[in-house]
Amino acid sequence: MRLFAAVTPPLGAREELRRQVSAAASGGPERLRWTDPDDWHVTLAFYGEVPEERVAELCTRLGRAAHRHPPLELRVRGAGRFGDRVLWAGVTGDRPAPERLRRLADAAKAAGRRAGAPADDGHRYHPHLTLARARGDVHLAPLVERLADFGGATWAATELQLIRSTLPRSGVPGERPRHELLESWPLTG
Ligand code: 2AM
Repeated sequence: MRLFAAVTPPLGAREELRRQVSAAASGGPERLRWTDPDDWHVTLAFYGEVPEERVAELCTRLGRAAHRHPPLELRVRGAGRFGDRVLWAGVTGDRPAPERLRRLADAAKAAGRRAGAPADDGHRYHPHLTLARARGDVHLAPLVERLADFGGATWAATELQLIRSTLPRSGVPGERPRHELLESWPLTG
């Protein structure tokens, strides 16, 4: 199954961001697939396809990692893009939250490695909430500029989550992957 580890903003924080996104999105390019606020999450580690028999070990190790890391006070700030493919809102916090978030992401990656489900580790870790994905030929820079003043209230990430992502099979254009919370562990370090 296709799995990733994440922390998730609570409803209030997502609602606050959703209002700002809808305001900025109106009149934006049409070839963007906006993500569903119910699915907004900060990916810590993306494991991709994990064989069934490795999942229990991954859960055990993620549980231990959660036990060693404290809850995090985070907030949304600004926006950015990965090329012209992904539009995102940045996630930060007062020190030491950003460093702690990075350490939690490292721990989630290490849990995968040790459980035989290594995470995709090709990029520098940049905490974000994906807002939209482009299908090509869209210039995201103007949107990033429009969203530059994005800011939100502080929220607490209190648990580490393991989420299953099921890719759409129907072939219906615009259909999104389905996300399902498999397990979560309170951050108690
Ligand atoms: P994102 O964090 O930028 O939104 C499920 O696909 C989640 O894992 C998405 O949130 C996705 O991107 C993140 N992810 C990280 N690396 C990925 C990869 N190589 N392929 C697919 N998704 C990846």
